Amino acid sequence: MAENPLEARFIGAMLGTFIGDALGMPVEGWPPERIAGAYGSLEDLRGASIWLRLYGAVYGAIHDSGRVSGELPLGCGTYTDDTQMMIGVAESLAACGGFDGTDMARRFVANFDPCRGYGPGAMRAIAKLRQGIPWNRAGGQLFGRRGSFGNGSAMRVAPVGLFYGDDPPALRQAAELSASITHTHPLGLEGAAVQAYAVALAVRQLSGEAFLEEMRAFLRPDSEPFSRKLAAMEGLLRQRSSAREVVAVLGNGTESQESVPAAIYAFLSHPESFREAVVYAVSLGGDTDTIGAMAGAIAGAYHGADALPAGWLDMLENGAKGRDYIRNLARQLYERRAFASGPISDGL
Ligand code: R7I
Ligand code: MG
Ligand code: MG
Repeated sequence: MAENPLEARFIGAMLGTFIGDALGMPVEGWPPERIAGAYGSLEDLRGASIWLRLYGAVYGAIHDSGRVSGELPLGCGTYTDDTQMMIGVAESLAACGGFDGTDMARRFVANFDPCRGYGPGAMRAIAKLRQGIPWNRAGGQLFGRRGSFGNGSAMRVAPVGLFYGDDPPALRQAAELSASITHTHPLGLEGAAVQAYAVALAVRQLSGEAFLEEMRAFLRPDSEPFSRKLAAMEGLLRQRSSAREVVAVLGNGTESQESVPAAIYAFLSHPESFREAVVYAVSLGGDTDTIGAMAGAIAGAYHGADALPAGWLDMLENGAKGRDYIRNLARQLYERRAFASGPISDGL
């Protein structure tokens, strides 16, 4: 591929999101035991044939239940809302040379395809944006005006971690602002900041205790339960805990405070291989496409584009905003990043 190493990490993080999302999508909502029962252990899930096994089972289940395939509109190797919204974040940063809330919200609306499986809060936020409600007003109207703490703000945030990786205060500010378009709850903001910083740390080649130490310093002082879960990870890593034990401590749900720690743990427990980190992330069950997408972003940033299995890349959809588009978008983000300067206008 001959990209320079930093550019390769940008591509790795963005295509890594796509791979994890597509790999986790067929088993979203399944508990870890059901995934292990259907597909065997982690050992059995290695290799490109994982795609065919996952999708074969899902389509079989749909056929057996008599449901139309429209309920699962996405075929093998396709992405969901996680990657679709990440594309919007990256397009906006690359086009504007930094965070611009009006532009980013416009791209969320333009890219929106309900067949990609959006969360209910995000659907409502995007509908409000389409009606002309400003980008910094729509998200605050959700969930009784407390705002969403769903993981939708974190699942899409990898480009912020790449773009602002050298400047943690700017990274936090841009992550929180990008989150607030749809997720204004403090946990929704913190989840996005933590996931963006995880990507930045992975670009810097940090893993293990060094990663956790930097992350602890980055957290807001009041960022429970993120701080408690980060502390618990050290014990989980030492004990080589089972999926059930990990999920009992960290969670695997659609809330930011569950799936962001789960994704970070998937990377930290499998730092040696992109493939292992992502397969393990999906094997934790629950919000598998999103845990897979976020672990894929971190592991892809750490290992770079050349570490993504070629057989898996070949399986990814490659239409108008598919695999090649995302690769080029990552390159543009990398090019634009070099020229980024100045404070972010927050507009809040
Ligand atoms: O966060 P969001 O965009 O959803 C992302 C998820 C990912 O798994 C995607 O793959 C896709 O499947 O959807 O959408 P939201 O609806 O804002 O948040 C997701 C869920 O978190 C909500 O539907 C709620 O169940 C829960 N949630 C809350 N529950 C109670 N009170 C989020 N915020 C709240 C809250 O304030
Ligand atoms: Mg999804
Ligand atoms: Mg999901």
